[in-house]
Amino acid sequence: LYEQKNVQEMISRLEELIDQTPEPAFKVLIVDDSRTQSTQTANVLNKAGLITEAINNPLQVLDTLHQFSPDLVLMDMYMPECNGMELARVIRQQREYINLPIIFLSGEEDRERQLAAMAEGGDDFLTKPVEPRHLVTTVTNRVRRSRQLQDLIARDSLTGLLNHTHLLGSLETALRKHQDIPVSFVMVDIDHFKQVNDTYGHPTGDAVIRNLSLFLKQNLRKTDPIGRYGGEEFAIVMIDANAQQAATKLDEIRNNFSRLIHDDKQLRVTFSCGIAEYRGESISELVGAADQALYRAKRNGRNQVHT
Ligand code: GH3
Ligand code: MG
Ligand code: MG
Ligand code: MG
Repeated sequence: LYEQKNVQEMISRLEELIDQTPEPAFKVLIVDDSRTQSTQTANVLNKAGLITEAINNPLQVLDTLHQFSPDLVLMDMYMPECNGMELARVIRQQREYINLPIIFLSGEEDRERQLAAMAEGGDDFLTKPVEPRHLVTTVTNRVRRSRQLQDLIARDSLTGLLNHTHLLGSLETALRKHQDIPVSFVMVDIDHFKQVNDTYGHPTGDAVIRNLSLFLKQNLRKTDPIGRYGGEEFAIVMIDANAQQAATKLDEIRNNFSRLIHDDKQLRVTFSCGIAEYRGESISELVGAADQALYRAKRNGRNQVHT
């Protein structure tokens, strides 16, 4: 099946498919001590197709950020437990929220106080009552731009996969989120890749890296983070897969990939794979275990999957 397929044709069809995947809904966290206010704001945003979560107790903000992972925070300024400025400062102190847009939405009309609030990390200040279309446009523009920026930072430019740092971040998030189901960490390393570069040249080597990236994307669940771990090394976080299930899937992918032809000189390439299922150890121990399994796959002759 794969031998007849023109790889380039397959790749362009895949790229089209990836372009067509709809943009995930925007998620907005509303922080306001007044339930009436937060409900009103939520209604406006929900009508425009945005997903909202409202909290009326500002002390819950960090927990909710973790669980809901919003694209943007709409923040009231005056709340009994803690004011919006203090809250913005606390959020900005967390490294993972440096790029999270925070917009103040408050009745405060004093220019100096508005600017002081923004100095604590707010990106904009909307004065209540705000016109619904103004609110929706401000929020969606901010979210779209911040997602574009996030994507540029998080992704490897050759393959579009997550880069090393963000792959490990996704691993951490997955382990925190999915404590009741198995999670496996997968390392993939192209076999004798130096020879591919030496024999066919680096542009062909780059094409092989891109082909494998797209092949992995196509054959794995959209919810499984895939990253370029290093040069010709890839890593996958397989959610809801134990070591055996992950190995079965990766072996099928390995087998199909080995039959692809990458250029007009009949170039074929294989990869080796190491898998470790999470058992409560540290991230570096988990990665180390997958790496050791990969090493065994290499030593045992390559083009195989080990757990
Ligand atoms: P093994 O089967 O043991 O993995 O052998 P190998 O040749 O694949 O491993 P080695 O680590 O010796 O070589 C990896 C090669 O990958 C060397 C490096 O030049 C190449 N490489 C790394 N990043 C890129 C890239 O972005 N593009 C290209 N074309 N080559 C790359
Ligand atoms: Mg208030
Ligand atoms: Mg390597
Ligand atoms: Mg290699």
